[in-house]
Amino acid sequence: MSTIERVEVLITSPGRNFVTLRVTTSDGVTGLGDATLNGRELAVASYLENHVVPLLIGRDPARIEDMWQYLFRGVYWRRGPVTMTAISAVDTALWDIKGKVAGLPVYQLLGGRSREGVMAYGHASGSDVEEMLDDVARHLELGYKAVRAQVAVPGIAGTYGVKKGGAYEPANSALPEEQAWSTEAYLGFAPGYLAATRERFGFDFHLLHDVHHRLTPIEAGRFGKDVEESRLFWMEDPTPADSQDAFRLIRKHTTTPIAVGEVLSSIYDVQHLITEQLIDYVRCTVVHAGGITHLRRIFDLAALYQVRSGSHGASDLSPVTQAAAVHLDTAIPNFGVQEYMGYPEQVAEVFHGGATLTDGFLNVSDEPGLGVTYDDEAAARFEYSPKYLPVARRLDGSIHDW
Ligand code: CS2
Ligand code: MG
Repeated sequence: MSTIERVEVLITSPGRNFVTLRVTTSDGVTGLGDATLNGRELAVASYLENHVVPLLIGRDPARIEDMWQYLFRGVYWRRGPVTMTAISAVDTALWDIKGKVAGLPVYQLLGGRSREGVMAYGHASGSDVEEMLDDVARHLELGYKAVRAQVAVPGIAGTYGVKKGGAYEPANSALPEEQAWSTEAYLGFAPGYLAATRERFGFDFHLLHDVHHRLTPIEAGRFGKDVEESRLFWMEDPTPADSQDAFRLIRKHTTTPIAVGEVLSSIYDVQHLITEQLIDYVRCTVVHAGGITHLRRIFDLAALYQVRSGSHGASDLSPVTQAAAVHLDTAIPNFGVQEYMGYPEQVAEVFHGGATLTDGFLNVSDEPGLGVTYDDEAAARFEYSPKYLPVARRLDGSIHDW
């Protein structure tokens, strides 16, 4: 029997921080798993190094489900983003190994191809409406069929989702940047620019918008109602999902579709959202929601309730996650859309292969496993330095959800 012989926790920062787990078997097969939790990278690295790696050595890499149960139930302290990210890394690496051993791409192990390509949505943004509209035009020219639109709220410094320079990178400082927030200013402004986007470009593409947990349920109900004529593909994270019940109130007021899940890490976090049909898209990801094994379980539950997938795919999720996500997206029946932000240029020096974008659709190659390799020499050139996500304060100085 082949056993797990070596497990390495690799940290690098090619334009942004990434933690990667590399598992090597006694037969010399290696598998990669992403273990990046933005702004909390070393917590996961330490959890893996001190509490998970010693448990893996000598075990059978083929027993993916058993390993998942062992790491989830065996920890006693259940769930939570640090634990679930660590489990994800192990799970993803074992799927990569299984694919290589079988000589098959991971999507084949998941049941094979259900679609020819995975529709991606890109990020259009601007410091004002004109800039955002130009960015939407650029995305449509590039072939995107789905575009997310975000504009800086006038008078409010540092709105989430808006690029500074070339790329959007919210984890940008050694200590958290403090950004301002005004719900009134946002609600008075955002519906107008979404309408302006439809006015200029029509309805022949999918338009998305991220509320980023900023509204109360009744405010979100009003927002959803105000944007109904813009026919959004979804409004994302209209309110924090700490209370799944809160979404009932939003549903009473609007038919704008709802997407939730990027900060959630287990099936229990989305159980009622799904089974009560309080959302339309579940946005959990491979890296933060327990790997391919657990995300498949979430998507299968969602399929029973006509909820589709819409995995988080920001640039703080490594190319290993993106590849794993596209393998899963390719295979599941209830795929919706896949977020795709792209990466800083240097990322391709460290991670080779992975998902590729053509005419708005992502695909993975037929290489065995996930199809991503890690370049140790390149990785060594990019040293880790801590970077935090911002925090938000209302205009009176009190903390708001970022
Ligand atoms: C965002 C993310 O992609 C999204 O929808 O909400 O950019 C999010 O802010 C980051 O992933 C946080 O690390
Ligand atoms: Mg989001």
